[in-house]
Amino acid sequence: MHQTFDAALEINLLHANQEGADHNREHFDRWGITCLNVMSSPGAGKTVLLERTLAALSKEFKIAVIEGDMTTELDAERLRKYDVPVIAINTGRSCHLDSKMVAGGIHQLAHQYNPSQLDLILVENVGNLVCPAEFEVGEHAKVALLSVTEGEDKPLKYPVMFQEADCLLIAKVDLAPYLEIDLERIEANVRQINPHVTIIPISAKTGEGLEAWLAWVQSQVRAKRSLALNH
Ligand SMILES: Nc1nc2c(ncn2[C@@H]2O[C@H](COP(=O)(O)OP(=O)(O)OP(=O)(O)O)[C@@H](O)[C@H]2O)c(=O)[nH]1
Ligand SMILES: [Mg+2]
Repeated sequence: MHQTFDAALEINLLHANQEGADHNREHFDRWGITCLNVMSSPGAGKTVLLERTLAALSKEFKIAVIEGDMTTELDAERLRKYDVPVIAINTGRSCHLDSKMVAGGIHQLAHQYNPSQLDLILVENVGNLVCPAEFEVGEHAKVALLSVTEGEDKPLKYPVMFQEADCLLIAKVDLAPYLEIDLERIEANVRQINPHVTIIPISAKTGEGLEAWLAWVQSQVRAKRSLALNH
């Protein structure tokens, strides 16, 4: 009995979240903005990746960040050094951002900046390999990071994140020589869950794979722009 009630509650919750996500995406589309939702376990390297991305692309594109953390503005402060608008959202006890929180972030952003001048919004989700993948926030694509330190089996044990990802970054590959880890096995496990996902091994430390990642981001923003021009 309890289970049926819980399942119904969860369906309602996800349904309400999805409506909010669709609404956020309509705003982004109207403004011609591409939104990427960046997700991973705690510490896999999301903020360092965003730092590298802002350093490389913030001249070419007008970028803003929505930074989700349970507590603190530590990551937001790191990213503000790149001179882009960063909206910090503290989720409290919640292990993920939801579409309502991101709608709040969009309103804060729109108060301070003209959103139609933005090209790209990068959302850094709360560090968690499960919940963020269940709650869309209005993104156009999902980016998941899996650090080599997490083990080859994670795509099989936590499949939702890997099923949902449009781009999967195998992070911290500079550490692979020091670990007993098989990079090909990670890729094979990811492909088993999601055969067509774009997979890019990267190291924010050595720069390996960053060019391919930046090219992927550029292609997302340019595709959105040409779609907006044709409407
Ligand atoms: N060796 C190595 N270390 C890295 C790399 N990327 C990130 N790190 C380190 O990993 C740690 C965590 O990086 P963050 O970028 O803060 O990770 P995060 O995913 O944003 O963490 P949360 O926001 O807390 O979930 C830091 O000490 C980084 O310096 C990498 O490519 N190679
Ligand atoms: Mg972070």
